[in-house]
Amino acid sequence: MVLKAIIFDVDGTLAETEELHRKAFNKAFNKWKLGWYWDRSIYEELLKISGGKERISHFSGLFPDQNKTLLKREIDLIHQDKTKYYSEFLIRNKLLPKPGVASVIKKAKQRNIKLAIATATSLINVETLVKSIWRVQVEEIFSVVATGDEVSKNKPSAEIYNLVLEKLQTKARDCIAIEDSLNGLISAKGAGLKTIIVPSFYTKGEDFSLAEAVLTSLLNFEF
Ligand code: XBP
Ligand code: MG
Repeated sequence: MVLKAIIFDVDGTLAETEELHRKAFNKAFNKWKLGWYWDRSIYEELLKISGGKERISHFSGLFPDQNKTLLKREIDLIHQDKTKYYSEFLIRNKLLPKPGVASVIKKAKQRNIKLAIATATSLINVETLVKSIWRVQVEEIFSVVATGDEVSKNKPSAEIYNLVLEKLQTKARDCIAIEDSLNGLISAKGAGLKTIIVPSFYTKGEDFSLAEAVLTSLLNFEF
C-alpha cells in the first residue's frame, strides 16, 4: 500500500481537549441558569453522543418529567456560548499536542503524504485549537478539513469520513484514520478506512477490537 493521506480526528487525538469542552459546557449551562452540571463521570457517559449540540439535546431529553427539554433554537444559543467559552479556554490554557502527533505530521510532510481532519466538532474550534497549539492557520498543516457542521449525521455515522475522502479525492484503501473513540472508529471503518486508535482520557475503557492497531501513543506509530 502506498499511503497517500493520514486523517486525524481532533478531540482526544490531536490533544486532550475534552476537559476544556466540559468546562465550557458547564459555564454555558450556568449562564443559562439550567441548573445542570456535567461532572467527569456524567461526561464520560455523554461522550457516547458525538457533537456538542447533539449531546445537549440528548441530555435535555433525559428528564421529560422535569420539563428540561430544550427547543432547537435554545440549544443553538447555548451551544454558541459554549463555543465562545471553549475558544477563550483554549487561548488561555495552551494545550500541548498529544505525544507523537507533531512527529507524525513532520514525517508525513517529508514524505508528501497529505494530512486531513475529520472531526465531530466545528471548524472554528479546529482553527482555534491549531492556532493555539502551533500558532499557524489550520490549512498550513492540514490540506483538507471536514467538520461536524458540514454533515447531517455526526459520528458514528460514516458521513464525515466519506466527506473527507471526497475532499481528498483519494480512495479509502490509500489512507489511514487516527482516532481515540469508539464512535470515531465506527465512523472511519464505515467509510472503509484502516484505523489506528490511541485511546484518550475519557475513552480508554472503550472496545477497540475493530481497529487495525491500538497504540498507547503516536510515538510508536510506524508508517
Ligand atoms: C468529539 C466530540 C466533540 C466535542 C464537542 O469530537 O464529540 O463534539 O466533545 O465539540 P472528535 P462541539 O470527533 O474531534 O473526537 O461542542 O464543538 O460539538
Ligand atoms: Mg475524538
